[in-house]
Amino acid sequence: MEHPLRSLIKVENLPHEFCPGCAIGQVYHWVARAVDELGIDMSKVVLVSGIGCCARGVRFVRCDALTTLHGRAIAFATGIKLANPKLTVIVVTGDGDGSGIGGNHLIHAARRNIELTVVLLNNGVYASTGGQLAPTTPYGAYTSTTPFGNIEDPFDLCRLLEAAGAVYVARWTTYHVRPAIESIKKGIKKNGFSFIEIIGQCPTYLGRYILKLSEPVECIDWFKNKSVRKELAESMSEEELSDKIIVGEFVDKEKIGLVERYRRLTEESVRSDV
Ligand SMILES: Cc1ncc(C[n+]2csc(CCOP(=O)(O)OP(=O)(O)O)c2C)c(N)n1
Ligand code: SF4
Repeated sequence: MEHPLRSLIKVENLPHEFCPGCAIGQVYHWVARAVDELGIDMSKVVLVSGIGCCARGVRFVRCDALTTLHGRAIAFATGIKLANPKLTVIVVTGDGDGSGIGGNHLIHAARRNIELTVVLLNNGVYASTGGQLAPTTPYGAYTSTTPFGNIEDPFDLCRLLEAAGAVYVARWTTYHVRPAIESIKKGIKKNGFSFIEIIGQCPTYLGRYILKLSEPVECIDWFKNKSVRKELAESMSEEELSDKIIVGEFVDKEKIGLVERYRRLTEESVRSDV
């Protein structure tokens, strides 16, 4: 029997170099599954990533893919989308790549409302370079660059993207399989900038050093136990929420996207020339 994912995954590019139990496989699987369930032709999809463990996964999905400079995936994706708006352009990025070095690109893409979907795997560290502090590392966490505990507060990426103007914003963890796939599907269908954050396990650094959990499945259990749906969180105090992960859809609205605005502008300028 053929593996059910064979049509979605470039098995010819295996083996991969990810640690056992890493969330990266899940995230790319969900992106591929979302595209497939939407009935979008894979030849019309481009996956764009930057640099980092997470970014390396693009070569396993059966569509065109581009690995770019660290933190610059959105800049390349913007160029692709403006050059050929018929393509479905999805950026898959890590928290360091997307919100650290690429943070400025991320917020401006949301402000511009360019019709891209960003799926950001937040494992709370710079994993590929040795588990250093990222802008998403929890307060107090022990990492290779915070041996006495992190004294900084992390970004709440969903609130940041909401404020920047994204038309669809959602957060799930690797425990929330179906809601995450549904959010990626919703994000892809949006005529504007969509952002889906997936809190996921890096068993090697997040699991071992920050959460002090040895097995990947324990990390997923931890996510399950720490997650609170947004609707429930609204009735909880700041103190009760201090160690919780708020999950759900934070923004779901309509606004004309940049590509569409550009198309209208060029049509109007052609008409006014006549
Ligand atoms: C301009 C530049 N600065 C720094 C680096 C080193 N570097 C490579 S990946 C990375 C962080 C990746 O972290 P993240 O996006 O969270 O991905 P993860 O490895 O955790 O999946 C850094 C700092 C680089 N390659 N290029
Ligand atoms: S270091 Fe972490 S993020 Fe990188 S492949 Fe291993 S488990 Fe995954």
